[in-house]
Amino acid sequence: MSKSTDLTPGMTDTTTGRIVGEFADAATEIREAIATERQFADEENPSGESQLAADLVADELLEERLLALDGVGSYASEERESVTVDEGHRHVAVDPLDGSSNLEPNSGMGTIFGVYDTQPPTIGRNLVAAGFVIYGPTTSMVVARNDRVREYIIHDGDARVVDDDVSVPTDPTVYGFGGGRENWNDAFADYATELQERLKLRYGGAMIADVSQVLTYGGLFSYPALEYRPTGKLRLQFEGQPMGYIVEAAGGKSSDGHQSLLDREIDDIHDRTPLHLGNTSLIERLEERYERHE
Ligand code: P6P
Repeated sequence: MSKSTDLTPGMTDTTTGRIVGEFADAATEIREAIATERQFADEENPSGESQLAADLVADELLEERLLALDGVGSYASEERESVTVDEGHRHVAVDPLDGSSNLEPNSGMGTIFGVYDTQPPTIGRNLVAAGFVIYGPTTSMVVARNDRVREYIIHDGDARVVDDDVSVPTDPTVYGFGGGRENWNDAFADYATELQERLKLRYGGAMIADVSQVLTYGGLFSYPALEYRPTGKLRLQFEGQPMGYIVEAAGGKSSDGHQSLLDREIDDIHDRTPLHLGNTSLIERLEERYERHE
């Protein structure tokens, strides 16, 4: 299979370009694992979630490929307790298979990655690039770098640009809210009611697919703070930061309810965060609601 060319033209740092190309090249193998490694593994991941064999296959092949690149100094994964450290000036944090509970119903699943200039745990402002792959009707990859977002279709080992400047549409159309209304606090519940009257529901259980809807149609994806779980469900290092970086580079905003996800402090690579991604106008109104309810 031909190696993907540097997927982010104009990238001054070839190590980051090669890292991005490695995710494009690994996509075919990971898609294969989704089709064949469908059984549950014996372990749970550090977040206490059951693991599929496909989660472990994706994690192992990504670690091997990425640490084989010159310049990659560490590999952090949602599937691993601790960071694998090597020598290099670029650091990768990965959710190898986001939405693996969607494997059985054959719904959207994907890989999320962040490329940092500092070893995790680290804040999102230290990202130099981020991206996600969706193993959907076709395999697509979205990459953010230098305030620009590009979308590719990955087919026959090549990555073809299908959108050279992805940006969140001005008029919001869709919403996807996780966690269950019965668990939302009043600030979010009130705002959700208002948006549910205006927008169309798009929630599929894998944030990469739901956020891809927001990038395509405009709107809001939220997995908010819950009454019984004030830091929400999603992981700040592996989901919030890279997806926040992408949405902000596409002209939208990210928030934990009060600040950009890229500014939220982090102590452990498995820290969770309330997460809101979408149109700037919707995020700003949501933050006002939270402020008013405090
Ligand atoms: P729930 C997938 O497991 C994930 O981490 C995100 O990709 C997704 O948005 C969320 O959890 C789904 O959570 O509680 O709706 O199953």
